[in-house]
Amino acid sequence: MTIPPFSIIESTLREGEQFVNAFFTTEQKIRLATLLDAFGVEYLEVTSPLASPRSREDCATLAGLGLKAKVLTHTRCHEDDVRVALETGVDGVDVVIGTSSKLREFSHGKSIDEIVAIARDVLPALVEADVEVRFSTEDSLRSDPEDLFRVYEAVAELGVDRVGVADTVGIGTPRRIFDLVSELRRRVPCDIEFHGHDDSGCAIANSFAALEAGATHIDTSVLGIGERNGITSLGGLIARMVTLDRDAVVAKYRLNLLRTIDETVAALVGVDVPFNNPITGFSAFTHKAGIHAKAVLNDPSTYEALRPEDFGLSRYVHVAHRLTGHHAIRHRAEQLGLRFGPETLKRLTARVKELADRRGMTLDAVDALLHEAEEEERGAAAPVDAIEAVVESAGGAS
Ligand code: HCA
Ligand code: CU
Repeated sequence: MTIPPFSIIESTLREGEQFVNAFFTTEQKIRLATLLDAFGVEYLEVTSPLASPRSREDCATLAGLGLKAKVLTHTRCHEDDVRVALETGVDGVDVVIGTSSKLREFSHGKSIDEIVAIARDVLPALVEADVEVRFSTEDSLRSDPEDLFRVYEAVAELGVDRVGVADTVGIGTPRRIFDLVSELRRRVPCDIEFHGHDDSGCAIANSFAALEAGATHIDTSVLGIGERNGITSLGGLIARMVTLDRDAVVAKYRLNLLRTIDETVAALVGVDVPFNNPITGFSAFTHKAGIHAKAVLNDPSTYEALRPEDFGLSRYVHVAHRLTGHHAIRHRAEQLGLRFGPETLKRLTARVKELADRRGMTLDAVDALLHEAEEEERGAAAPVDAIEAVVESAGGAS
């Protein structure tokens, strides 16, 4: 399948800064921006210069780094805010205003007519400045669609480059996002951005549904960090797209930086990369059951939609457990430079299963068993006690 052209708006330095543990120093922001730029994201979105004096200085610093990625900042739809944003030298300004009844009632208190009027007051100055202008409606999914389209059509007429759909509380489903973005695609000629929170686990799927419906830009953050449990993760979106059109994505981004990027952000915000994270989770390329291991050793694509080598990673076939099979054991023996005939391999596999059944097993214990078997085959007596000792001391489930 060929995928629609898309751009990533990497928002670790904006949405990601809203993650509970996040505090990035200027030096750390520069390091992250440089890494993400080297990875090849098309845009970096950074915290509003209105947030704090340091945020303002950092925004200008990041805008002045001379990166290939365009640097955007994020502001309310307010004349003073966009003026300050422009003073930082950013390449674009992402303006946002809430359109849902909740935000209109409990946040800014404005009606849809007032929102359109504010947009008409604020946006022309931005459109005239030589920057990219995006206008998005916060909490789009809980807004009346007709209200949304009125606002989007009005700002499109003002000449914004992009309108944004924001699933602010993570309630969207792929079908809803597809329908909403499809209708928006019919109504406005400009680019369309999607920003999806992951409260109900659909952020990646919703982002892809938005692309299928004609969106052009997707917001991400590294590991998905952001408000609450965050948004579409950079690695998750990449995994989604690679499974659909590997060659296009491999050509577009430096995928072997993903692990460093995920690990850098994890360390900066004091979390582990989740074990089941797409691509960089520690078990993302491990295979366990004997049937899987056999097929993967014959042809990895049997059970891999992604190729670890595309990301500078390698697969791991787990052998030290009771679900193992003789193909996996032979593979492990070969890694150790040992070769056994089929009968010995079957016997060794049975022995691993038997030992693993007792109390779990470690790779060390399997390796000891294989080495002992090799010595035995060469005529030396097998010191079974030594194997049992390794199994005992290693203990625990592997
Ligand atoms: C916020 C809200 C936001 C904005 C998204 C956007 C959201 O934290 O200001 O600008 O499109 O989720 O609605 O992140
Ligand atoms: Cu958000």
